[in-house]
Order: sequence, then structure tokens, then C-alpha cells
Amino acid sequence: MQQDQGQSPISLRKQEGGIAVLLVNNPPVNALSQAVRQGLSDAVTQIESDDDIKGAVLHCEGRTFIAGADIKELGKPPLAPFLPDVIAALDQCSKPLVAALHGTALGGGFEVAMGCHYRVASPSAKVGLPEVRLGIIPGAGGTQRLPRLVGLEKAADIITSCRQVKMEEAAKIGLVDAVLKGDLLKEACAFLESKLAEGETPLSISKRSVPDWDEEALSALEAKVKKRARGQLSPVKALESVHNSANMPFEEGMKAERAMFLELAASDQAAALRHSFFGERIVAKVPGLEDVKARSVENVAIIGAGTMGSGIAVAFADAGYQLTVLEMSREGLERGRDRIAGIYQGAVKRGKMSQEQADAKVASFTFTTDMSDLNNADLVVEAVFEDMQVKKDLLTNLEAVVSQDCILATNTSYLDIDEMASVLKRPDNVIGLHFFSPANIMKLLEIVNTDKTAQDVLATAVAVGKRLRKIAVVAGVCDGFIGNRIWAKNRQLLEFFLEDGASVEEVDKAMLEFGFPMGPYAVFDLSGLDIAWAQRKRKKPLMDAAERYVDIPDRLCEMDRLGLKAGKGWYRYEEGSRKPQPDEEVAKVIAEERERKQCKDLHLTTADIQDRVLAGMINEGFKILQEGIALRPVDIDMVLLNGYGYPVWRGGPMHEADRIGLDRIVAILQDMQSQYGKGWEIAPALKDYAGQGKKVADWGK
Ligand code: T1G
Repeated sequence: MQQDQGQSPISLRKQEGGIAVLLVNNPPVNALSQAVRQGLSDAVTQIESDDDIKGAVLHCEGRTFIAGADIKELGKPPLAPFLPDVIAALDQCSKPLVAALHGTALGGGFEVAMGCHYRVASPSAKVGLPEVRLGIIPGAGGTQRLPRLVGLEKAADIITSCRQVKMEEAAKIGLVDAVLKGDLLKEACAFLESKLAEGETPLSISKRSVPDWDEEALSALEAKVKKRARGQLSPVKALESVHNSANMPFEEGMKAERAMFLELAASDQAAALRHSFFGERIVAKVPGLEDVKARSVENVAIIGAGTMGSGIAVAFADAGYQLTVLEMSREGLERGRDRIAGIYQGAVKRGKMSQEQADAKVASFTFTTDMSDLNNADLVVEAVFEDMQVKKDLLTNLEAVVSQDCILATNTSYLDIDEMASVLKRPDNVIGLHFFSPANIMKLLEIVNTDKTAQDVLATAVAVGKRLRKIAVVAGVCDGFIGNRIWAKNRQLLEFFLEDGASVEEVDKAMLEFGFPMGPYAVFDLSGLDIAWAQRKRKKPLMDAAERYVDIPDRLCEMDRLGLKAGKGWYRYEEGSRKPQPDEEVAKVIAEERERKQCKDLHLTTADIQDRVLAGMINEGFKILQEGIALRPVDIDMVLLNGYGYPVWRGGPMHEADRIGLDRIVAILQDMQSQYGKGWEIAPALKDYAGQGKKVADWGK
């Protein structure tokens, strides 16, 4: 630490009246790198030893208070001084310390603030302990100090939900001592001055005891957290540590917290979750677009207000765009308006907005059946029926009314966008924006870049994705792009398992144990089996006759087993219940098909099923990379994590490939290829990588 000069990210400035300002300046988010920890530690020593200093305000430069530990340092051997020790020094400082919070005080940042005697904040600040999302627990006293500050139940809720607490709530529950309007630093100094004038002895949080708690509420929360964790260790461990705060003296609780933190920080799960954290940010950086200026987008039109179109419209409206919704008929438009109003009504019911706000939102849309009303649109997203000719005709008509540089986006999930754009005068204005249902909720957006898409159109789509707060992944044109292509292959595999001796329930159980939120067959039932049936009918004539084809799903559809909505599909459903029940009739169809095709029982175990699913995705992932459909392996992982329920604590198939080893993946695939034949060849790039002892992480290096 140096005073007001030099390289240290920390400076200490003495002001009149005995108040010192301890300033952190470590862009972009003031993360607690080793230099910051060292600087803080030195500063406390100086505050203690300098008789002129009566107290200090801890303040941060830039857009935010300390946003936590430096995530790049996690998983590596920690470097001294360790954060718990730095915070202990703050905690034990004999002079009052005030943390002045703005932006987001997260993780280690909020732990630092809890090491201070007082916390004040600007009204827009947010605080939280999101460590669980990184596969760890708060590791610098968060699980011990927060319960002492706000009680066990609140602490458990804040830590396991990873939510960011806004100031209204923070002030109410005592997370902060004051919310200050105006110049934060000036007001924080005034706050400290008043405390000094009152002559209050600061009582650090570590010296307080945990308030009484409601055992029943805590148990209910614990049960919920355990159920939701689905194999992720960090939330469960965090609860254990929070509980310790009530049963152990502070020092002992700290030791236990540190031990759990260090063990988790070195775990595969934490590595996977860090991969996901950085992956979300890497996908937003598209090589080649660094110097490309995005077009300006404010007026957005959505064509087709079905389930998908309505969700897309709400997603855009929520991000502040001006929306026009077009339907072909008055009736269609009325239904669309009702759907959109229904989405906002849901938000009112959940307490997310008031009725007035919902009404104002709906009133802000322009609803029309007249295409010429789209003449001022900067971006049009079509979400009409999945039919090439319908879309070609629509885009042709559209091109005639919109401006020269209006971007035309299609929400198709598998059609060839190059072909779609080929009928237009300006195919360079066309791009795919593939949303996932419900589009206003799901994080994933695939941006499909065609052969002809202009660079600035792509850059605009990336910027729009960011403003929509989506995880927007760029993909190339192929059947299914990244996600649906991998998923279609996986679906085939899930069907092979049935012919090869596994039951529907066994496959679902294996996938649940893998960490998916639902078994795939239960999901198929939920979404209905008819769309996939129609797709199979479309694709079957194009399939190589040598490829293995499982008839079981077609037979179920022919028996009107169309899923939950029909009361039967892969499972049967009692009247009014959504609980899947195994069905003899399905088992009989499977047995007949096995018999008819003379399938051998492969006696697949749960582990075999899981290995094959994973190896199948990795293989298709390599094919996608080889063909240039995905830019990088991490793009594939982000698609699966954010659109397909792939367990986030696994990091995605491409990340897992390196954990498991490509040799082993190839060995699994060799078995699969010999049993499944055509279409299951091992990707040449995967073979090469395995042969040369390379890792997925080496891709593109
Ligand atoms: N460490 C390292 N880099 C970080 C970082 C961090 N904690 N937070 C952000 N970055 C990088 C990010 O990769 C990006 O880099 C740039 O900063 C801007 O981020 C002991 C162990 C603060 C709300 O989990 O939630 O404390 O891509 O694009 O949208 O108990 O960043 O530009 O190269 O996200 O304005 C707990 C994580 C750590 C907070 C800002 N803290 N960060 O959002 O910008 S664990 C967190 C965020 C911990 C202790 C434990 C967000 C943000 P690049 P950005 P933003």
C-alpha cells in the first residue's frame, strides 16, 4: 500500500476531522486480487498506528464496490495474505470502519463490508453472497457473520439463493445501517463523523450472537435447497456452515467454513462452475467483430404472436425496446394480445409488477395486421409457422416495406436460413435469432450467422442479445444449429437404449441422477410427442436406409399417445395429475419392437447410459466444431447449460470431456459405433485430439 501514488490498487487519504478514506481501485470490478488484500491489510495497520486517524471509510472507485474474490485465482493455491485474515484485521480494528457500498458488493466484497463496523450504501447498490453459484461457499466469514447480522433463516436464504439484495430490503433487515442519497463518499464521511461524535464503541459482527430462529422455517428451507441442488454440493455445504454459526463459537465456525471452502474450491464442480461463469462472458466476444459498429435498434417488430412470438415480444419489451406485433388476421392478433397480456398477468400474480404497470406495458405495444406499419422497424423477428415457403414469402413481402438497413431475423429452429435468404434482394440483412420457450424467461439465444449475413448485422444481433440479458451464442447454419442438432442425436440414442434392453423409467432415472431437472421421456410427454413425430415424418425419407431407426415413438403416436395433454405418452397420467406413471402398454410396444428387430439386450447400467449420452454429445460437439458451426467448445457448453437443462455443475459436455479424458470418450464411442453403425462414426477431430494427447481446451490454440 502506498499513499496516493504508485501501483497499489489501494490508497489511504487522510481528511480533516480525523477521518481517513480507504480507496480501492482495481478495475473492472475491484476484485480482491492478492494486491488488493495486501493493500487492505497494510492500510488497517496504518489506521491503527496513526493517532491522527479516528476512523475510516472504505470506498471503491469505478462502477462498483468490491465484487468479490478474483475468480481467476480460485482453484489455485491461495496466496497470502488470506482474505479471512484481512477481514479479521478490519473486524478487530479499534477504530470505527464504515463500508460505503455502491454497484454490487458481492461475495468477498460483501464479506469485507461485514468485517467493517458499519455499512452504508447508495440507493441503487445491491449486496449478496453468490459463491454457491461458483461451486464454493462464502469463504471469508460470510456464513458466520451474515447469520449474526440478519438471523439464520435470512442468511440461509440469501446464501443459497445467490440473490442480490436491493437496498429497500437490505435496510429493513439490517444488512446496511443507512441508505444515503447524494454523493456517497461525502455522506459516508458525514455518517462516520456523527458516529464519532456520539462516541459509540463499535461492536464488530463477530462479537454478536446469532438471533433466535424458527426451526420449522429453517428445516423447510433446508429441504427445498437439498431437493433443488440435484447433485450440486455447494448449496448443501453452505447450509451446513450457516448452521454451524449457531452451534459453534465464532472462531471454530470460521475454521470449519475455511476447511469446507478450500475443499470445494479445489473440486471438479467448482472448476465446472467457473468455466460456466467465464463461458457466459466469452460467448459474448465474437472474434472478428472487435471493430465492427452495431446498427442502432429501438423499434422492433415481431411477426406471429403464438406462444413463441408472444414470449419474444415480451423479452424485447422488458429490455426497453419499442414493440410492434403483427398478425395476419384480426382474430390472430386478438389472441396474441391476450397471450401477451397473460404473460404480464402472470408477473402481477407473482408479485413482480403492479396491475397498473402490467396494463401500461400492454398498452405500450402497437398491434397491427398491416405490414406497412413495420416501415420504421430497425429489426423484425418472424416467429411464424415452420415452413420454408411460408417464411420465404413473408420475408419477400417484408423486404418491400422495411428500410434498407432493417435487420430481418427468423426464429426458425432448424430450417436452412441460407436458402430462406436466397430469395431476397438483401440477404446480408438476414440472421437467425433462435429463442427458447418461454422466450421471456429462458436465458439462451442462438444467433445464426448465414453465409451472407453482414458483419454489422451479426454485431447488432450480439448487442441486442446482451441488452436482452440473454446468453447469446453464435452458430452457423445446419439442421438444428448447435443445440437442437446435439439434442436430436441424443434423442436417437435415448431411443436405442429402449430397443437395447432399458426401460423408459431406467433411462429417465439415469438422466435424473446425471443431474438433469427431469427425465427426458417425462419432458417429451410434457412438450407433446406430435411435433417430433411430424419432424420424423419429414426426415425419414431423407435418411440413409442403413441408419438405425427406432419405430417405438411413431407407434406410440399412432396409438394417440401424444404425451401429457392426451393423458398418455411415454407414461400414463391419472386424470388431473402431471405425475408420470409407468405404463404396461408402452412396455409391451417396446417388447414387441425388440422381438421384431431381434435386438440384443445390452444390459446397460445407469453408468453406461450416462457415459453414452455424454460421449454422444461430445462426438457431435466435435463434428460441430470441425464444420465451424460453433466458434469454440465453450459455445457448445453454454448452449447445453442454458437451453437444455444440462447440469451447470458439470460445466457442459466439452468441459467434461477434458475431465474424463478423450481416450476414454473414444473407447466408449468405439463400442457405440460398433453397435449403432451408420451415423455414429467418431469425429475425425476427436480421434486426432485423443491420438495426440490433446485436450478440448486446446481447440483453436
Ligand atoms: N473475478 C474476476 N473477474 C471478474 C469478477 C471476479 N469476481 N467479476 C467480474 N469479473 C470480470 C468478468 O469476467 C468481465 O471480464 C469483467 O470483470 C466485467 O464483468 C472469498 C471466494 C460484478 C455483477 O461471483 O457477478 O468472493 O469479460 O461483464 O455485467 O467468499 O461481474 O471483461 O474480461 O460480468 O457489469 C464472488 C461475479 C466471487 C461476482 C458485474 N463474486 N461477478 O457485472 O460486468 S467468489 C461474484 C459478477 C468470492 C469469497 C469468495 C458481475 C458483476 P471481461 P461483467 P457486469
